[in-house]
Amino acid sequence: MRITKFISVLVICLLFGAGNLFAQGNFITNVNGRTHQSLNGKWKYILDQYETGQIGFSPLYKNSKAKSKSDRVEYSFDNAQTLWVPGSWNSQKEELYYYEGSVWFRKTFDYQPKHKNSRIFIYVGAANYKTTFSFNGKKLGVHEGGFTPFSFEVTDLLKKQDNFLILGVSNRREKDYIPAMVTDWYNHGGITRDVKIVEVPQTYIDDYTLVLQKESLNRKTRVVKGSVQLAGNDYPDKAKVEIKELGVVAEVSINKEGRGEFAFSSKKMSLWSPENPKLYDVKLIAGDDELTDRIGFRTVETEGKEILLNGKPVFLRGVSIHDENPVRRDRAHSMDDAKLLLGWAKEMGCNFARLAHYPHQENIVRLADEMGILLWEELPLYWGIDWKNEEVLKKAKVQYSELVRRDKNRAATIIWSIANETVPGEARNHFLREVASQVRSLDSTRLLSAACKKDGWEDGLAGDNYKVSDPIAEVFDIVSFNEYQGWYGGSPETCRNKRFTIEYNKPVIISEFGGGAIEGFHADKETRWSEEYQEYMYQENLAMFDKIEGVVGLTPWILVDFMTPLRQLPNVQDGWNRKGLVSESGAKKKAFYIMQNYYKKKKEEYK
Ligand code: GCB
Repeated sequence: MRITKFISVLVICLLFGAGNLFAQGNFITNVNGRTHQSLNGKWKYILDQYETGQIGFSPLYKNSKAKSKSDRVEYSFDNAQTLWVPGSWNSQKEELYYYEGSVWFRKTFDYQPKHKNSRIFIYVGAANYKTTFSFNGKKLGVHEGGFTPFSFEVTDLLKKQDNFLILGVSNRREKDYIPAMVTDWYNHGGITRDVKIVEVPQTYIDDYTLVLQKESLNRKTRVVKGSVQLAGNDYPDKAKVEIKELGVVAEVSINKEGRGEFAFSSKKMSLWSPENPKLYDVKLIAGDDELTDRIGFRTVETEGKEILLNGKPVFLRGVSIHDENPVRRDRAHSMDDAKLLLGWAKEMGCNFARLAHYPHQENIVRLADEMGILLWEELPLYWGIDWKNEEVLKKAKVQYSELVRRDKNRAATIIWSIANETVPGEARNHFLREVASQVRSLDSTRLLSAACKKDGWEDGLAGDNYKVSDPIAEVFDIVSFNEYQGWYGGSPETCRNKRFTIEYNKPVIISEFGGGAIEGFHADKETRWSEEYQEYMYQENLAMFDKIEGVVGLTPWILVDFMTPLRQLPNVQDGWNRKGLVSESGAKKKAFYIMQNYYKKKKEEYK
């Protein structure tokens, strides 16, 4: 009897409780430019392996406590253990290393708003993969997607003392998720990026874009156009955009929908580039709201087989990076983590990085802006996506709109890459075309690409004359492909026989190449896993790429060894993909210096 009752409550909750409150898309942006306070630190947690935490008479988000000695409450956050936020649970507790499922996190706090009459939001930089968000016992919604931010308004629920924020986070893998069931990276679960309380006025600046106009590039006076979108219900007639250093004050007329467009010009504007990563403090003012951002101005376009940055051909001396700090064995989440990764890239001579295979933390994008490292940003449309499923397509569009919303004012980001190693076919082509046109409609100022492969790679029928003619590349600005000659196919010297035909008159990026080596293992160049083999393979690959017409960028796979359950060869991989040019302890392998020398040469060539 009791079991029947439990099951009927479960069914009712699943039908009516969980699915009604999806909140995607419109999170508060630029949180560091607004009044905010961190909620990082120790959070209490309860494991929920069978994902029943939302059902029954006392769901976990209620934070119930026994009030009398006869009361029955079968959980307690008060007596629970803690995990550090941000951080993946797998990296913090040995017993959670392989855990995939749900964990409920609770943070209690007091909060006195810093301004009168504010609206209060709670912002989560990312939680992997699906998050049920509740505040002071009320469920406010669900966010899906492990790498993009979300926020919920809590103004009416906030108290001066004893607030409790409870997030239920599940990193379960499912066929209709993005990514889907199998990835070559670790499925770090939990609240992996910063959590913050953010205060804004009743009517606030929700979104803004500033774009340097290409037509003004070669004129003395450079022109920037942009727009501002307000949120709230009492819009001022005017807003303002100021750049003190340039003496710019632009007025923005706000329409009934809270939107306004503006333009300004400047004779003194210095263009952003890797050699001169100049950022300006931009202040936006609308009614009671005022925020600042640091923004660089540059243009990017293609012409035939060239990529032009500020009108000049550029060679993208890149490297692929995962958003992981190998020393802490955790997702990267801080500016220090970003400095570690981009520091190595810079030392290698990079002016470009591919942030693979999903949106990385915002800190690394902002740091790239400061350091002058161009970026390729990417969505996890990776192996095994359910292309025929319209719901998955909707999710992809949402994840992209979140990424573009977060990073569209970053000068560093020049390429949106919409997928990695996907097999051509009607359903895939349709899906990716849809995503591509959505991304273009969100942002027409950046270049589009995806990491494709040569024809016939899936059934090994490629022969010696390689062709890259993936039909999806038709809709891109850049043809990019991953190529593992010398590692997954043939020995390194087979690179010498390979010829490539690229079917498009577009710039080409080799978005991956490489192979594994154990740092400190030395042998002859025929011995797999030795640094010498990897070094030799890099030499042969670079010589092969030099012969391909239109190659204007490389992002070898990968900057640092990274955690992955796919790689279990004992004493060699032990749960790590060893293709790093740097080991997980930070030691550089021999191939690192091959890239460094190659990039030195390329830098000279493109001076
Ligand atoms: C690839 C994938 C990347 C893998 C890499 C490898 O083609 O895009 O995610 O980690 O190969 O190491 O095999």
